[in-house]
Amino acid sequence: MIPHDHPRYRSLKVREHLARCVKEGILSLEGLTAHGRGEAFDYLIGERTTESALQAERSAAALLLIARKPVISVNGNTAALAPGGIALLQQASNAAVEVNLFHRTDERVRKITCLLEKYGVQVLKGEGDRLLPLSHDRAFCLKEGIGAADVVLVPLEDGDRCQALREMGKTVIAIDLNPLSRTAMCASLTIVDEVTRALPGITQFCRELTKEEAQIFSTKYNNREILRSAIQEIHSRLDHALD
Ligand code: PTJ
Repeated sequence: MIPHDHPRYRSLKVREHLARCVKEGILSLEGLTAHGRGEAFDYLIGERTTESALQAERSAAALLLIARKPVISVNGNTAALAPGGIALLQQASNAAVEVNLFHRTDERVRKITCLLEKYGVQVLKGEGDRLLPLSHDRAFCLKEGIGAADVVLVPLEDGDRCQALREMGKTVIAIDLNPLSRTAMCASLTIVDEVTRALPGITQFCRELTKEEAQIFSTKYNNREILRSAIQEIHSRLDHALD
C-alpha cells in the first residue's frame, strides 16, 4: 500500500501499475528496466515538458497532420503507460496504430491489441512480414501499416529500427527521455519528454494547428538543436542542483 502523502506517490503508483502489466503479459520484464532509465532522465529534465520539447511536440503534430500515411507504432511500455493517450492522439491525427514489439510473441501482440481496443484505439491487424532489414523481431510489420507509412511515431524505441526506418526514407518521430540515445540521435525529430506528457501535448497541437501552420511547423525544426537544448537543460539543472 503506497501512502497518498508519499513525495514520490505518482512514480510509485506507475511502478506498481507496470509490475502488474508484466504479470498480465503486456509489458516485457525488460520494459521495467527501460522505464527505470526513462525515470532517471526524467529526473534530470525536471519531470516537466521543457520549452524545446513543447516545440518538438508542435512539429510532431504538424508532421502527422500533413502526412500521407501516418502510423503510431506501439510497444509494451507505451501500451501500459498511455493506452488512453494513444486513443486521443489517433482521433486527433487520423494516424493508424500498429503494435510492434522487440520482445515479440503472438500472445503479447494479441494482449496489447486487446488493451488498446478497450480504450477505443483502432489497431491494424494481420500477419506481419519481415519488411525491415533487422535481425530481431521488430523487423515484423504490416505492409499496409508501417510498411506503407511516410511518417512513423515511435515512442520508447530502440535505435536499430529507427535507423532502418530512416534508411527506408520514412520520417521518424521519436519520444525518448534520453537525448543521448541512438534513437534520439537518429530520428528525424525527437521529443525529449515523458510519453504520458508528450502524447497529450502532440494531441493538443493536432487539434489546434491550421493547415497553413502545419505546413510551416512540419519543416521548421532542427533535431540537433532540439537535442542540444535538452542536454543544456540537464546541464543547467545539475549546475544549480545544490544552490
Ligand atoms: O514492448 P517491447 O517488447 O517492444 O520492448 C520495449 C522496450 C522499451 C523494452 C524496448 O524497446 C527497449 O529495450 O527500449 P530501450 O532500448 O531501452 O529504449 C527505451 C528508451 O525509452 C530509453 O532511452 C529510455 O530512456 C526511454 N524511456 C523509458 N521510459 C520512457 C522513455 N521515454 C519516454 N517516456 C518514458 N516513460
